[in-house]
Amino acid sequence: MSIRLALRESIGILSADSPPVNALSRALRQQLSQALGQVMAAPGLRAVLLTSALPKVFSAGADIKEFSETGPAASPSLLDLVAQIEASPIPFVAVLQGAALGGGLELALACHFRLATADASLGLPEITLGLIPGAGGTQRLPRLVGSAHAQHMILSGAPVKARQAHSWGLVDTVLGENAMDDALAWTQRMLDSGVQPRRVSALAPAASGEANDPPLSRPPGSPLARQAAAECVGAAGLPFQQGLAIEQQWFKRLLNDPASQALRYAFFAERPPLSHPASAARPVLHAAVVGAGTMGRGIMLCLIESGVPALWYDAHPNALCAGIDAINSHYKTLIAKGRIADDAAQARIALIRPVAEISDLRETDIVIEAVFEDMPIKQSIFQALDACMHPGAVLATNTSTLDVDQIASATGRPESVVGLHFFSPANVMRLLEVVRGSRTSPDVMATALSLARRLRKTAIISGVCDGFIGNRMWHQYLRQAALMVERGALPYQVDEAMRNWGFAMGPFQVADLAGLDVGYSIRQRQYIDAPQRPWPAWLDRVSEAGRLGLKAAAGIYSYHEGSREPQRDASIEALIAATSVDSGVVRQHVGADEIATRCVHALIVEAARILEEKIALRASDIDAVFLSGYGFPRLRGGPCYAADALGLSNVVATLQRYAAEAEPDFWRPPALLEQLALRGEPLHRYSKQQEPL
Ligand code: 3H9
Repeated sequence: MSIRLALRESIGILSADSPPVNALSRALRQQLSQALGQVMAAPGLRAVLLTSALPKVFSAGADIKEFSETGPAASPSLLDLVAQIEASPIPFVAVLQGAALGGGLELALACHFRLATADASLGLPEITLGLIPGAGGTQRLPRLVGSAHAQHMILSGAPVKARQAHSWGLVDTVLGENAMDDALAWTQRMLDSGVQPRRVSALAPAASGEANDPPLSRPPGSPLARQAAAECVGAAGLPFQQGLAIEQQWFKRLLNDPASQALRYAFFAERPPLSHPASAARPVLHAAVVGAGTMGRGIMLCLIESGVPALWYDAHPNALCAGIDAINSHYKTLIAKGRIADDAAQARIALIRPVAEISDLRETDIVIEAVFEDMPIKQSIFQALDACMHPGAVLATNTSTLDVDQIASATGRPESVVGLHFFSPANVMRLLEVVRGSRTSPDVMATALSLARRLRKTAIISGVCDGFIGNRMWHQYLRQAALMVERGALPYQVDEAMRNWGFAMGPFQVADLAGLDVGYSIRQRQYIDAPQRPWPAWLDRVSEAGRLGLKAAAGIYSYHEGSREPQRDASIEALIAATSVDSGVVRQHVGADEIATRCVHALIVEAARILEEKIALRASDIDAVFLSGYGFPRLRGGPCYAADALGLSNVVATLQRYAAEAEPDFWRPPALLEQLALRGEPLHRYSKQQEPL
């Protein structure tokens, strides 16, 4: 049973125990409903505590998977349960620890009182799924905290901590260390004082509260869900049942909104199931980083932020000192902004131990190499690691483009070598490509994935190929963007077209941000390795003119001093025009639709090849890579999901048209796409079985 009932004198304790997150699935709702009936009929029971047996989660809310099921909604609905609890003549007290989110918080709002441990976080994140709270949350929350705070919580989807919730009136008290004893004592006092059950739906909306919550720079969810949220919170001024009816209408409409369907898909795509269970992982007590440049520093920050003690080595002692200085000043800035306490920052910095020799790393369990992208240098480091590391150690490389198998071949233990491709800035970006070499062993994969989980990364498994999943697709996307500039568009027009399509940034803005020298050196290698994929000359000319992008305040765009805002640059536009002429191209108008269609189809065609080659085993992994690492619009679900939205037959037809015009090798529709289109099956659900452990 997932709902357990215990009795402490005249107080009942109902605990939900449905790992991993007490999602309010059909089964859990049925059991809860039965248990509610039982406690309400129990003679002599004076109060009920509703809590969770899971230490880190009260409840993550409705079971999101059920939203995509067809057929009649299963009874009891969450709305029924919420009504059942609120109507109870016996007081219900929610005891919250960990996350109380979405429908989980709505259950708590239906209780007559709410108590929370200091670490509890309370939120209504439905907006991030293109939804609004659909079990009375839009009506009860404003009645407790006022419309300004309610609006902010519902529109941002961000949870608040217990103390903040207490100061707003959402929580009645913050519990101490012995949460259950405190909750029982609080309940006993409440009963002794004769306080009556307080039904939130019967309250008048609370005073609006100070609306000094920070404005949202990139609001989550869809425009429709945001409109719904604002309207429903506004409707909380109406009688409760009227407001609830408006909420229900909106909720049902949003469930079928394509934007919400894409966002729900994105939620699961970014939580790939652990194909390599944590139980198979080698223990990681200490980690190490080799290299103290930009990537090495970011990776070190990731480790210490997650409490992993880490040794740090760089062949150049000055670079190591500079790395440590950079970490110190990172924390100084955070302390100055009040984002971390001084002692907490010091505790994190104390987890770093700089070492003078690579052999000093021998006892660490995983070492992550993050040095310059140069095969001989990497191979010599791996040789040295092979010579000194203990036999169970995992040897990881942060290469973004080099062949992991070739790096592994420098060691006598290729089964212990894995790629961990962090994205820059590594302490900020969620994406981590875990690159499986041809000989990487399953327990090493499990170790890498379990470390990724500790670091709270979205870990996606990739096979070995040039650029792995993300950069390989990105390069084809950028190449098509650059070819359209050669044909007649200007960089700002391409960037604008892709931003209007929904990307966070245009491809040339990203190229400037990443540094044009990085792309330049990758292209020089690709001219030899993949001459059949030509790049237009203008991009190289920009780099060769010494314009390295944002870091040099001059790249494809120019930048005013201290600003990251790209400005059109007449000299670059003249260079582009001249280079087109040199290449014999007659420049002509290229429309925004054509730009977006070509760029997106470049992503789709490469994604299909990556699946055919089994570099990615599931289409949803590719979507997760683009959502979490490349600013792909969440409302479109990722490149594979977007292909299905376009219709695979249409995609195939467009690819055939492009192939007839130019680059047939690149544009020819991959057999996988043709077959799925023929069978009427979606690309985003495509999956190849993981290899058994
Ligand atoms: C809602 O409540 C609507 C109501 O207003 C109205 C209804 C009528 N459902 O994230 P993790 C799975 S909408 C189903 O890795 P963590 C997840 O896929 C809901 N499954 O753990 C994963 O599965 P697997 C509003 C869910 O510790 C596993 O649980 N609520 C749900 O890093 C572990 O998840 C939200 O949007 C779910 N609701 O983080 C909250 N939640 O093991 C969504 C999780 O197969 N959840 N799973 O890969 C979260 O934000 C995080 O899961 C949480 C834990 C913070 C709770």
